[in-house]
Amino acid sequence: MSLTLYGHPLAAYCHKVLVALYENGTDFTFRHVDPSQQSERDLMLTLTPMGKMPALEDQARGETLAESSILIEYLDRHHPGPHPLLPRDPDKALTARLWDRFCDIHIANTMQQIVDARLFMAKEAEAYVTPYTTSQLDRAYRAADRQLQDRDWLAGDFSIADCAAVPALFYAGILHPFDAHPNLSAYFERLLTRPSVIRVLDEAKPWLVYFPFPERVPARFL
Ligand SMILES: N[C@@H](CCC(=O)N[C@@H](CS)C(=O)NCC(=O)O)C(=O)O
Repeated sequence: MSLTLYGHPLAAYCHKVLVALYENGTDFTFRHVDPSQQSERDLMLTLTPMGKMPALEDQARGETLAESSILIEYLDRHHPGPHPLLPRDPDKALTARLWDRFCDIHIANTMQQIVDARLFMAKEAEAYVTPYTTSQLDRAYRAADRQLQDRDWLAGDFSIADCAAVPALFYAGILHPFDAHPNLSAYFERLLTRPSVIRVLDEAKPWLVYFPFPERVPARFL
């Protein structure tokens, strides 16, 4: 088998790439990385600039890649399946990239600040970080809700943008629900019906107890 994905079943950016792989039925090996082990962190540093997950190794082409969006673009180009994840029209592809970036930067990374405050900062940090962070999430939820007013998916057909939206909304919605945004809520429910998403969240289930806010994970995901 040519492709190996290095990652962890709880890691949001790994979910994003797993959705892409499952959408297309792509054959790959999942290499479970245990970030609690120094040797595993050292390994990731040989694969990606920041030592972050995921990484994708393509033995057949002699390539190792980092950054979830790059991985999905690479898969789309070199291991395409029945569902293109980037529109073939270059201008439409820009829109898909825009909403992919939007989900990563304005939702996933914003949510991550709350997680990082709990995991890595002084005890009182969470109380300082959370109000500003949730205000920025509200801003992003409003923007996504507007974008989804008259479309099923973020940028035309299901695309890289929707792969990014899955973990971004899953984890952000746990920490700061978006029920007040009807188009966004309906979109998330639509995402949850896709077999690729069902599979990713099913595989994450045993690990969700390790999410730093396990008591806030809705029962339907456990
Ligand atoms: N921009 C990167 C983000 C990757 C990222 O933040 N990965 C997390 C897991 S979801 C990670 O490796 N965290 C461990 C660390 O920061 O050392 C991408 O899109 O792949």
